[in-house]
Amino acid sequence: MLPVSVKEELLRKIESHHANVVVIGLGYVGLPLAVEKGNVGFNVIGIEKNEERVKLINAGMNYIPDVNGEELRKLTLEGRLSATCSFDCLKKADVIIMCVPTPLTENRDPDISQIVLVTEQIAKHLRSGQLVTLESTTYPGTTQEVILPHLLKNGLKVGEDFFLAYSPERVDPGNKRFKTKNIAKIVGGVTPACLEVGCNFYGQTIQQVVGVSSPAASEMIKVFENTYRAVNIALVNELMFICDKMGLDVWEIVKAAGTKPFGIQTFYPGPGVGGHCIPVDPYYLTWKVKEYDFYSNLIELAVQINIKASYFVANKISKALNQQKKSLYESRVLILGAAYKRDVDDARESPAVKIMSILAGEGAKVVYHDPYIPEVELSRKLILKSIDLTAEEIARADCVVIATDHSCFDYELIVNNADILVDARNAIGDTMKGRREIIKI
Ligand code: SAJ
Repeated sequence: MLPVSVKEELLRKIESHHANVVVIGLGYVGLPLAVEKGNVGFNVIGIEKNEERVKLINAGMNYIPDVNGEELRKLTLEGRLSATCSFDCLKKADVIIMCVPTPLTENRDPDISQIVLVTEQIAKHLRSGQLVTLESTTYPGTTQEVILPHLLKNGLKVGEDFFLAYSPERVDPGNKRFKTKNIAKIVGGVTPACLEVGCNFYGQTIQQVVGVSSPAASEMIKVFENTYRAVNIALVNELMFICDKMGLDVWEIVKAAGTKPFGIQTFYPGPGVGGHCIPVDPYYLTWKVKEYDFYSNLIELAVQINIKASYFVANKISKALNQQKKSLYESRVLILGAAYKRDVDDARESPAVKIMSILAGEGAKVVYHDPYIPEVELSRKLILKSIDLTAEEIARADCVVIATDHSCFDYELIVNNADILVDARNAIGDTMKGRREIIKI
């Protein structure tokens, strides 16, 4: 009887769901993935640097809105999901998944320091029979050029002793329809065996797995997806600037253009793009291509236009006050919504916060209300706390701005009590037209 190969042995553990899975990073990507894997029987340990989060998980408590709290509690009670700050559990892991943040540095360059730090820990514990995958969004080449060399230092052979793949996360925070298990999963392996093992593992819980030719292809697919969104949002934001000049309603234009049943996808203008992906990922691509003596004019321009949208809205606010013979300086401006998009509790790169900073920089007295975001830091010296949304506070403001159109806002109360109302999200639309001069961007 031929000895079972390392790959066959690992596939057997994966297919029987007896493999030990370690997820590094229990954020909006890692925790849903950990719960999905635990739900089908894998034993999952999460490595998380935030000690508070570790305590919450081990107490069976959820902190990610997209995760089913009851499922998480059940898994921790059954001992199939636990969390730790230590990397020691890596030696027993059969599958290791990296889901760590990939932000930008101060001067907008890719920051993959967390990927490197975690890779070094994996390299310390690497043994024969392990699958390592990276899910964090990064520039094409990261897996092959950064991760692989660290892991090869052990003398183990990739594709024979251990397996390495890149499989981008595609979580859409707050999306009720598409969850981890029903979003197609792209997988790119360093070798054919890596691809086979990677596809097999993800296929245990995800309905559709799409194998591609390399990790770089898989990395490029992800940055392309988000750059596609950034460029198309920039297009409608520039359309917003044009319609403003021509006295046309950009919302009417994009909505009616969307009635064409083919050849167009509807994007909406707004105060800019926020979150940890759309304003960030295009920089990963434009930074990497410089290595090939290429400069991406379209993508760089799109990023600039999306930034300009925040200044466009701030200017609208200033003009609205001006029309009432009020200066922006010392005017009280109430910003509704600080999160980067509707119904999420995340303010990273939020355009609403950017607008607050611009207005505060011009001397306005800025206050905000957001039930999801208790406080925002505009600068080291200026930290704002969310105020209650009352008729008095709305009436007290010289200008009220809908910067993030949360579903929970009482728009009737807002329209009936705001003196000047600037709607940066078309939240009011035509529902309460005529009640009051609503300045749509
Ligand atoms: N935005 C617009 N106009 C639009 C769409 C979005 O101004 O037509 C703004 C939003 O208000 C927000 C920003 O752009 O400030 C980003 O919105 P988003 O929903 O595209 O971004 P994320 O980061 O919440 O989620 C995206 C995913 N979204 C969708 O596909 C709908 C997806 O691109 C990725 O799976 C995810 O980023 C990620 O993690 O990469």
